[in-house]
Amino acid sequence: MSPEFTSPSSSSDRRISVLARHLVGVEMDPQNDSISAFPTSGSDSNSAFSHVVRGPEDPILGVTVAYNKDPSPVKLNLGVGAYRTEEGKPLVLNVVRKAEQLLVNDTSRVKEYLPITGLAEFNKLSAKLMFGANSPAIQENRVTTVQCLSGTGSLRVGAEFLAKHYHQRTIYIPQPTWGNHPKIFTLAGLSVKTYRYYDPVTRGLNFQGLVEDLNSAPSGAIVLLHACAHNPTGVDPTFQQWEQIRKLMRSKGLMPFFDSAYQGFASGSLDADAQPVRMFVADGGELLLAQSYAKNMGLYGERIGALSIVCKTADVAGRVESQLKLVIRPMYSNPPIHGASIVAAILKDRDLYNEWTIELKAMADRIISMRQKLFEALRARGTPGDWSHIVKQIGMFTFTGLNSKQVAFMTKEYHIYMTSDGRISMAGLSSKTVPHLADAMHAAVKRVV
Ligand code: KET
Repeated sequence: MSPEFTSPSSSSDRRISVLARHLVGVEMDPQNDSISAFPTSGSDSNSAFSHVVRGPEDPILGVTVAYNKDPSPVKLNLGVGAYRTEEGKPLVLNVVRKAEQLLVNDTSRVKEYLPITGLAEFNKLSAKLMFGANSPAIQENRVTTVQCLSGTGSLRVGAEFLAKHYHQRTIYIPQPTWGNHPKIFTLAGLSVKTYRYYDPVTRGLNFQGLVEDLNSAPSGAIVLLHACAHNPTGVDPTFQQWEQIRKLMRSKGLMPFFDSAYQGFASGSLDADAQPVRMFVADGGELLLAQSYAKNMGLYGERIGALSIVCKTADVAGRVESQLKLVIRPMYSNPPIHGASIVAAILKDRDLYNEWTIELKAMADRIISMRQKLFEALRARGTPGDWSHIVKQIGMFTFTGLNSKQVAFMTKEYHIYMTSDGRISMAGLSSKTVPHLADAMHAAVKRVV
């Protein structure tokens, strides 16, 4: 027994504090002047959870909650990174519909549990998609890939594995980064530090700051890298800079953990967007990779992604996989079958794969055209400031430079919903809504400092 339960003073303290909690808010019975055992309905004082305080909404997903409550017909949700068509509607890719039809028509398919590591075919194809068909690491069986619950789940499983089995518990994440990163890593048991990434003055990469910070990181520390289309800044290193980052990290033995949520969305090409990761795999070193199919296949709600760990030898990879299973089994046992089957059906069929790349390129191109339209609309209004970063930034988001007061103004006066850091999801914009956004940005810049 722990001392907490044996020591009389601590157990009586506990009883007093429980009693005090019960008494707070308990109502007096006006009839007999004693304490009523049955508080009036609506009082939560007899709940075991009455001390629970309301938590804040998520900074990104909470934007959608607020948007849904707004009755305005002109409201616009540019918060969450989710692709919309020119008509402002969510998009299910044609190729996904086709794959689903194939799955439905195949009556040999069953709903048995998948293995703890997920659908084997999906795992193989996912590794190939990122590392390339001729990757020596795959050929040498040095890669273990496990199906996880989209990008978030892959990051979490990878982080739990590192917290248990890696000698360094510190992870460096870029400043700024996706808001969920610090929470995922902290809850998995890692200690989170940041490295400089974005320079608000140039609205570009603070490469010198990044190099300095990684240089002074303790040897062996984990470093979170956005594989492409950095969220929220839309600023990526050049290939030369990636090469310098790679050399620096390898020389210090820093462990790369790539987060790939936007493969295909940066350039429109899956292979081009995989280049930074492939550079790190090509040098024979180890790394982790979290992949998501939420954005590039539009499979947001299917929660489908993968964690890969590239190891030095096949033997190590096998042992690493055995430990990943021990992380996954008590967390959610094994992953869902539907999303993995859709992805596998598309990746293994040449025609479906080609069709996917065309649809993906069309999404990327529509976002690029929105950048041009917004930039021109601001120029036409003579909005003060240099807005060229709107067309220079990459991927789903524009990091506008608007401050939280200006964002609050745009929400209040124009019903435009976005994250308070000034990030706009360009994928949520259409030709019809660009003028409304430009009006709002113009007014915000002119009227709010
Ligand atoms: N990594 C990054 C960089 C990222 O932007 C997201 C999602 C994820 C991982 C996880 O996605 P998943 O759906 O678990 O595969 N970002 C968008 C949605 C969100 O916040 O959940 C966003 O930034 O709007």
